Amino acid sequence: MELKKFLDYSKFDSGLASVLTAISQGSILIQKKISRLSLENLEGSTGTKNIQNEDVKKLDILANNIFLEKFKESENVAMVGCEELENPETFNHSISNFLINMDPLDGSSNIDVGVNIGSIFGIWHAKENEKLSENSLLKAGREQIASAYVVYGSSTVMVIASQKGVQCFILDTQNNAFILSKSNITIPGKCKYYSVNYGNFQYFNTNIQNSIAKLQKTYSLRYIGSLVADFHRNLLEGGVFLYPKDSKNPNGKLRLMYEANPLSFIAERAGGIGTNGSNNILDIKPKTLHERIPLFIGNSNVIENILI
Ligand code: P6P
Repeated sequence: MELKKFLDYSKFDSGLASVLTAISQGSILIQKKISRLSLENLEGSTGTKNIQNEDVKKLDILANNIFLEKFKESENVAMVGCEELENPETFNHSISNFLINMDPLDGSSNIDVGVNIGSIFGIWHAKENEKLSENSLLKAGREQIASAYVVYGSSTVMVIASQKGVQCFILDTQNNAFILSKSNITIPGKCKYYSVNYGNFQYFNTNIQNSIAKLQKTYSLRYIGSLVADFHRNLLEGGVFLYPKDSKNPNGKLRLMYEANPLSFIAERAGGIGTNGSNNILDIKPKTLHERIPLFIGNSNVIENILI
């Protein structure tokens, strides 16, 4: 079943359906660019830094612009917060009431080497008659209406979580359409993998080092370096992903609004959990658009036993 038909059949709110359709349309364009990367001179950096002081890749900007254009065309999106933009993008549509926080291209260090990368979206509703400002984007993760991510790779998949559960769609590149491939996804009860960057081990506190040593005794290590790809494998196979704080990054590296919140929303809908090591990510009151947060996400029974 094609995504469009699924959204109709499952009686998704028409506004939300238009936002999810915009994400799918943007992802199809980005997948084509990724498959022709060096042929279209899209490898490498722009030579600039973003608000995170990170090197901005050409594909980061292209993905950002493609999704902003698709959200504008949907006429249902009022405002977009984005990793690549210091300030939110706003659209002046009379009826638009969806608020998006997005990481348009996650895993930038993997773009030029053919490793899985992705896009991540958190979707909130503006409150009735809410006067929109940047603070409108700072809603708790639990208030999300839906969230979604795309993984570009050997196949390109889009995963959506909403009150109707978690579904996965695979891109049929011959017909340029996402086709339902998995319904009612739940994370397997048995955890198989753990994901952490061992290069940071010396910077973790003793509790985290001991927790990782325990994981090492039981599970297999898998670490791609693209959050969305590590998360997707762990969601389907059972696993936990850890990006703890350390002496270099006292608040962790990953961003609350457009990485931790959307994926924790999906994890929880699939029977897992996302925490910062002590609190459920979805219950954290955001302070700023680009704030960083430690992230422990995946099988609840494993995450809840990690001491930080
Ligand atoms: P490190 C990619 O830049 C990213 O934001 C996530 O996708 C990924 O999980 C993490 O950073 C990797 O960070 O420090 O292990 O290279």
